[in-house]
Amino acid sequence: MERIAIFPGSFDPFTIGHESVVRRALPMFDKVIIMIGFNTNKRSFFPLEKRKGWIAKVFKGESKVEVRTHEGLTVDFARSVNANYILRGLRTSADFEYERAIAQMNKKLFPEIETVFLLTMPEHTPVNSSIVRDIILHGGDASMFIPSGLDMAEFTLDHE
Ligand code: COD
Repeated sequence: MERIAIFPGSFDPFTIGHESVVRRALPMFDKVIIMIGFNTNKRSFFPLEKRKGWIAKVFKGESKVEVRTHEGLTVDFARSVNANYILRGLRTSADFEYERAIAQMNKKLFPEIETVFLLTMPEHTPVNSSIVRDIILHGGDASMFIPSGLDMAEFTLDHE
């Protein structure tokens, strides 16, 4: 059976922390589908198409990675692509509490799914999309938190 994982997130924007989780997961799976979803508690900042384009650029040439968008339950997306794993990253104990609830609820909704957690690399622990957004919003240099190869000039402040 193919080992297909989805990596759901808002990725608003996709950071070096997210990139690291995907790259470290690649040896474990046959395919990793990055699912750009909608977090109802977060207002999106960068347009969906931009986020999708940036992620596609980061993994250009990496045949195991796909980028998709999805409006609705993560488990419904997982089912639709025959995924058996949900990949998530853990930075702090706050992440753990949040992630535990999501993973346990997802397991109830879709018992065949397993959530796999990767602990962040220590240097990525403080990297957080909302702080990166704030730096951009206030004209700071956020390039060290964004995957290399992306053009910071595209990280403009247009809203969706
Ligand atoms: N290092 C390691 N991991 C990191 C880092 C970092 N520096 N930064 C973020 N991560 C991890 C996060 O912990 C998370 O696991 C993942 O990367 C994505 O993070 P975000 O912030 O982009 O995404 P979220 O947590 O806002 O998730 C958004 C979803 C749309 C995936 C979520 O809200 C969802 O599943 N919504 C669909 C509705 C649904 O199914 N609800 C029921 C269960 S949630």
